[in-house]
Amino acid sequence: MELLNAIFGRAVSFTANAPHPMAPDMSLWQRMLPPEDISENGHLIDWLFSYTTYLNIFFFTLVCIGLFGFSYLYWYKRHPKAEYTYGNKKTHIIVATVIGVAVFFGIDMNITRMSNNDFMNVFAKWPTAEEEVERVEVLAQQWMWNFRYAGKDGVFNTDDDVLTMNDLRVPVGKKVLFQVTSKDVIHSFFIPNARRKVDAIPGRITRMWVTFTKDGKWEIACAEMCGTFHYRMAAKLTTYQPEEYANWLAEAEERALIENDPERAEMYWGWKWEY
Ligand SMILES: [Cu+2]
Repeated sequence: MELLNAIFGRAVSFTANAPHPMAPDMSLWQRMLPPEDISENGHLIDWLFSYTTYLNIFFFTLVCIGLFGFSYLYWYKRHPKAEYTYGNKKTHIIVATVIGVAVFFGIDMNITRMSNNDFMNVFAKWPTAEEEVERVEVLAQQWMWNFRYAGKDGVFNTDDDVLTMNDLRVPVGKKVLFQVTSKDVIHSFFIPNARRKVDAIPGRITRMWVTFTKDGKWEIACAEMCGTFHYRMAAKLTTYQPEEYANWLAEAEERALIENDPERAEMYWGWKWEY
């Protein structure tokens, strides 16, 4: 401790277990866990994440046992005469190839297969034009999030759109489809509680859909280093039960009719929604 204090020139203390400024009531262990999953399909991502983590821990342990085990078995006092092997005997080559190929197909390609299945069977199942979904346009900019709802006429980029800033509200139990773009640099629209994110790219519209399962207040972050105040690029996410959502939307639509100034050119940053 004295040494550390000397190195850093000030009193050093280990604060791993001290209350976290953002989450004072959470233990260190709780802070290391992913945030609560509030989406229908977040568990698929969590499962892959746990699977790769535990597999890594298993093989890491195996490698450590081998490394330290053989170091112990063959250290110079037990084994004074070194023996050289170049690994070029036929059996060496066969064993190394078989292990390599088995790991590649058994583990790497297996993880690829599972994530590809999730993607094709779930995340890439885009809602069709007929399907009833909630639609939101998202415009990222340095350093905030703009959201747009179609408003009473159901058409985007018109006078009656509902516009919010850093404040996204969605219903639970229904697909919410986002179309996302950026005004300036690349950002990434990230909803940690749903395990989903999509890049916001200037000049291009990307999309993402989520079905939320739990109402409450959550956070949205930018997951792409986008400049000086990247860290401030957060938005509130409120998930409502369908009824409450309908109430909020109806009220917001009424307000939009009064508050929107159709003469303001900046209001029309949206686009015509196309599938
Ligand atoms: Cu950003």
